[in-house]
Order: sequence, then C-alpha cells, then structure tokens
Amino acid sequence: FALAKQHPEPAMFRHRDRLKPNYDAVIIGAGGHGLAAAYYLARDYGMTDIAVLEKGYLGGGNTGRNTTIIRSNYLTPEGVKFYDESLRLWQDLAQDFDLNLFYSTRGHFTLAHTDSAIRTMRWRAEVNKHFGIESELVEPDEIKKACPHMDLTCGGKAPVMGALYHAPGSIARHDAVAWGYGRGADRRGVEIHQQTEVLGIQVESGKVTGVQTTRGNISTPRVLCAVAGFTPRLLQMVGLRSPIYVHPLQAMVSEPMKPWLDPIVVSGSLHVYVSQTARGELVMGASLDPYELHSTRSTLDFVEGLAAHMLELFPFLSHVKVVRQWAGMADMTPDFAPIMGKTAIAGFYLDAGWGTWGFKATPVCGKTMAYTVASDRTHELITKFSLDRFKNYALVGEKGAASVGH
Ligand code: FAD
Ligand code: PYC
Repeated sequence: FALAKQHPEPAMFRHRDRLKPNYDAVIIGAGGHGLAAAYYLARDYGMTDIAVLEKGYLGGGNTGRNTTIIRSNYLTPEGVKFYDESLRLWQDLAQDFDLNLFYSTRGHFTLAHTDSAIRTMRWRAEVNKHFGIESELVEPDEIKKACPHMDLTCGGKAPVMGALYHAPGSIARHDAVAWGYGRGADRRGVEIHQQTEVLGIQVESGKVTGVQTTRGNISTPRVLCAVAGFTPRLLQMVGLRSPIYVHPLQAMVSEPMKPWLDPIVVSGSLHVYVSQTARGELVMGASLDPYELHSTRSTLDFVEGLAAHMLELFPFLSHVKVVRQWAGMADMTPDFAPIMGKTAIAGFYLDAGWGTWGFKATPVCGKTMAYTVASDRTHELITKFSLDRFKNYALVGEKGAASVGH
C-alpha cells in the first residue's frame, strides 16, 4: 500500500518522457480510431511495443468534436454489415474498459419531407431488415408519439411525411471512448505520446522504415495512419494520393434542460440533427460547410442557420440559449464510405475517409485495423473499403445514409 501511494497508477494514462528509437509499430493520431487499434493490437495480438503519436492532445480531433450518433442503418450491404458489427462491439465496451461511456440507446428517426426521401427510407429499411437490423418506415403519428414536442408541419414549409426509425440508434460520451481505449492500451504497455507531431515518413524500396517527429526519429516496420482531416498531408509524405477532400463540419450545444427529447432526430432536408445528453444539453449539428477548408473555426452563419431550422421543428425552444459551438475537419470521400486497409507501400496502413460518420465505427475500425496490421492481411469486413476502389471504379455508395445534408 505504501508503494502504491508513492507510485500511484495514473487515473487515465502515463506521461512518457522519452521516445524510444524503435518500435514494432507506430500509430499516427490519438483519436478514437488510432487508440482503438492500439488497444486491440495489445489486447488481442499481444503487440505492445507500440507508440501512438499525437500532435495535439488525446481525443482533441474529430473524436472530441463529434455529435456521438451511433447507428447501423446504412444503405449498402458492406456498410450495414460493418456498422452492425460496430454496434455489437459497443455493447460490451464500458465493461471492457471499466469506465462509464454514458452509452444510451434512444432510437433514431431520419425524417422524410418528400416522396423521394420516403423512397430512400424504404430502400434503407429493406436492406437493413435483410441483414437483421431493426429499421422500419413509420408514419407521422408514430413520430408524434415518440416526440410530442415536434411540429410535424415544420411551420408549413416542409411537413414531415414519415421517417426511417432505427431502434438501436444510440449516443455515448465521446471523450470517455477515447480515454477508455487510451487507458486500456496504456495499461497493456502501449506508449501514448501527446504533443508529438509526425513531420515525415520514411519509405525505402517500397517499404515503411520509420517516421520523423518533432521529438526525434523512430525506426519501425509498421505505420498506421489514423489522422482523419489531416490525411491528405500525411499521404503526401509517402507519395500516395486519395480523393479525400476536407470540409468543416460544425456543431453546437444548448444550455441544459430537463429531459424532454428521448430519440435522436435527423432531418437531411432541414439540415438539422439533434439529441439530448444525459446532462440535458441539446447537441445539434447541420450540413457540411459548402467550401473546402482545413480549419476548425466556427461561424455565426452556422448558428443562425441551424437555430432557424431547429425552430421549424421545435418552435418552443425560441428562448433557449446556445452555449458552445465548434468545428471539426471532415475527411470526405466521393462515395461517403471509408478508406481502410493496406496500401501500395508495404507496412503503411490507412484508416481514413471517415468524414461525418466515423465515431460510431470506432470499435470496429480498431478491431479490423488491428487484425490487418498484426497479420498484414486485410480483414474481410473491410475489403470493399480499400484505396484501390477509386482506381477500379468499385465505389461503395453510402451518400443516401450519411444523415448529414451535403
Ligand atoms: P480524430 O479524432 O480526428 O483523430 C486524428 C488525430 O490525428 C487528431 O487528434 C490529430 O491531432 C492527429 N494528427 C493529425 N496529424 C498528425 C500528425 N502529423 N502527427 C501526429 N498526430 C496527428 N461520426 C459519427 O459516427 N456520428 C456522429 O454523430 C458524428 N458527428 C460528427 C460531428 C462533427 C461536428 C464532426 C466534425 C464529425 C462527426 N462525426 C460523427 C465523424 C467523427 O467525428 C469522425 O469520423 C471520427 O471521430 C474520426 O476519428 P479518428 O480517430 O479517425 O480522427
Ligand atoms: O453519422 O449519424 C451520423 C451523423 C450524424 C451527424 C453527423 N454524423
């Protein structure tokens, strides 16, 4: 006990003073995806000689900026199977970590305001049901029952005609997810180095051999790049190209209120999505900003536009205050599906193209990328997400299930 008092275990993860000159693997990016991969590499494959390098602070990228919607009601069979596995993994995560993730199953409504939106919702419902996922097209009266405060006429502008209802739709505490994976990896021996930026990646004869950082050079035969909005910059370092384009996605929260909104509500047409946290805040977001920009600034335009659309759905909120707003950098792909797996460079693995949809996939990305890095074989769940698909015209069209207006 006396020893434990002298050297107490840190509540979360250790601060490492020194980078070693070599590691079995380097993971660039301590967001949810990089940390989850580190966690499963250590837990499932016994690989612990790993450095996770983070230029800022752990979870400070899109992981700590997202609106935490978790669902598997996608459009393509590849997407549905992949996100469904993630939803399964989410169920045991808090227990695995021994950490409260505030995972809360709420049900998820995607509102349809036009005939064509109804058709897309029906299509998604049918694909989902085919794979055993709970999704159905519901009538306005069912929406009203679950969400009595909603004005289904939307001020007469775009009345709600129906919705895709997905019962497993959930939210969780995003920071806790990053901390849980980080703590679990750290306790197994993985080193997490914050304030350590990767400036260059060494490739010799088509193979990765190391990385240059702001704190010195490291030799390694394996590099996993999980840097979301920074992917184009990192790919430049190894001479690879991708069709990723980066747009800001903004969000905001209200002051806390008594609980009144159980489900998650999304309207692509009104450019609104909203859920209420355990603390009572409304977490709200809109569409991508329409311009390409590598920045996390947030704008007055965004708040005004989103507030106006929120009031079309929930007019009674007119006196509620907005307390915070922010932006993340969304790494968008042309087909709205991720880019995952091996690349043309031996030992260089990519987890990117997560745009506006990657938080829910954190567990399954960690699992499948850990498998891919440990075995140097592409996990079967991610074969369709390879970078090569753009060269081979084998896109995985998920735009109809993206939730956020674009
Ligand atoms: P990040 O969390 O961004 O981590 C990447 C890390 O890499 C960063 O911490 C960065 O600092 C670091 N890095 C970059 N370059 C370097 C370098 N050179 N050296 C070292 N480190 C580096 N998804 C959902 O599923 N549901 C949602 O409701 C949802 N809402 C969203 C709302 C907003 C406003 C935004 C912006 C995104 C949303 N997303 C959502 C998407 C989701 O947030 C991301 O897809 C996901 O968090 C990506 O996680 P990541 O670990 O790959 O990236
Ligand atoms: O993927 O469900 C989602 C989502 C909602 C808002 C941003 N992403």
